[in-house]
Amino acid sequence: MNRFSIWFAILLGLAFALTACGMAGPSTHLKVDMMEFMFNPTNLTVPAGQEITLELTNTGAVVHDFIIMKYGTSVGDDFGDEDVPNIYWKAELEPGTSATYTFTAPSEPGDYQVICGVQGHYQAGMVADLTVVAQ
Ligand SMILES: [Cu+2]
Repeated sequence: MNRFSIWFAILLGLAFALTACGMAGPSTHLKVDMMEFMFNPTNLTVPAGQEITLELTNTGAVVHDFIIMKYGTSVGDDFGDEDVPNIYWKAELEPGTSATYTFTAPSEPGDYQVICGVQGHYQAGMVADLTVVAQ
């Protein structure tokens, strides 16, 4: 191998490593932990209109929701009855449990608010961002 081939092999390896880590762009497989009072990670990116697999784990001590709000809507001061019609998709998980869900990503590219709808949790900062990117 000459010097160029070695560098090329290193760059190729790096490209594969980045792709494997999912750092390059949207994913159809999300893993999210919920606890008091946060989501981890807080930035999620999915491709528009695709079927998404979501592995949720509630590592907290109380029940938590994973609620995606509809495009262009967001929760005001706290999540309430007036926000229910604006829910795009919702899952609820008991403490100390995990579950895998599937849902269809919104077809409209843009930023979506993810929140926990349990009373007071949104106000406590239990919010995340879902970015939907065009295919
Ligand atoms: Cu919560």
